[in-house]
Amino acid sequence: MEKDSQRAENDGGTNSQWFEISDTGFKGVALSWNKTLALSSQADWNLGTYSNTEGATSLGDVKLEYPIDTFDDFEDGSVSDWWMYYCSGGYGHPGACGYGREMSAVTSPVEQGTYSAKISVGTDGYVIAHKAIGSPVTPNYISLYLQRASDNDWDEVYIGKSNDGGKSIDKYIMKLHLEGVNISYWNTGTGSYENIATYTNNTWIFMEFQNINFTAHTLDIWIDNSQKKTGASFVNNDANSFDCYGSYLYWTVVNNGITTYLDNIIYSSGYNTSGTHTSQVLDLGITPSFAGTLTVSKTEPDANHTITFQERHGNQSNLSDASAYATIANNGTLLAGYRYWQIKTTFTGDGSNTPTLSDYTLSF
Ligand SMILES: [Ca+2]
Ligand SMILES: [Ca+2]
Ligand SMILES: [Ca+2]
Repeated sequence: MEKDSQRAENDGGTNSQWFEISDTGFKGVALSWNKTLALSSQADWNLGTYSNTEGATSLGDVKLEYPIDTFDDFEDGSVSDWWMYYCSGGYGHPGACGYGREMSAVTSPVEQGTYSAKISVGTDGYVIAHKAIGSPVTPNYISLYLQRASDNDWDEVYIGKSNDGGKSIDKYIMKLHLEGVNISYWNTGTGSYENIATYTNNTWIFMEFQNINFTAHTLDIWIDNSQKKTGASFVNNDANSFDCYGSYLYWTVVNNGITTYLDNIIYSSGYNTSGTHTSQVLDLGITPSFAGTLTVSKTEPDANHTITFQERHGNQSNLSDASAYATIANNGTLLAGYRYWQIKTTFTGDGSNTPTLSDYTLSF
């Protein structure tokens, strides 16, 4: 008997189905739906629902979200939640401290949103602006933008822990110093500042503290997207959490002043440790008579970062008749007889990294 293949079109040609009559014996008729649904791009994922996850434009992956907390609270247009310490004057909130030391929310220059903060010292002296969040955290990432309007003076950038509600820092995680054209960091080994980068006046300087490790008491320092120090030691080894930021401006020439701007001070405590992505209801367009397969492409960096899948199915377009979600593995079987499907992807991690979903395909 000669092999006899036939092809038929259905559904007005939008979906093709074919069957092949084989001459290989009694198993005889091999029939297959030539139908696949693949989710791969960010646009695909955006049709579904994220929970503690996010889709990336590049590569079209889904990952656990890296939530960012804004520290500065400039976007309410008020800096009354900051403290200032000014020489000989003690502590006060901005606007009440006098001595020509000022801090205010301004709309230019702005790195993020509508407002930045302007800090100025009108006459000889110094001012330290501080703010703390409500309770200490152990972020693995802190960053900020700072812009200087003049030289021959200095700025210092502090991160640490407050024991007086944010008026001052009690335990320092790191200190950066800006003077002339140089940015230096506090080297605890030598007990002095060490130059690591340069800066330009009237330009935002992007400062990042990465891989902050409150057990090893080390961090990495990045300036303008370039790594400058790896594993730098905390200033105080017993700085075991973060709640306070400080900016210290010092000016030595009478009546000439100094102005510094701050914006976009943020921190993050790492990736979410669990999350899901749920697909939209997936319509095969036809009700297949044969079982299908789910094939997935995912990356699990180690045993602590995993991805699992569940599926449900039915024949109502809103899945009102759907089965309960059931676990399905890579290459798992999708039952025959159901036109509508939904895939739920669960991400699990320990906060240090994320597993990655690249794509999956339903094939019938
Ligand atoms: Ca993809
Ligand atoms: Ca505010
Ligand atoms: Ca802002």
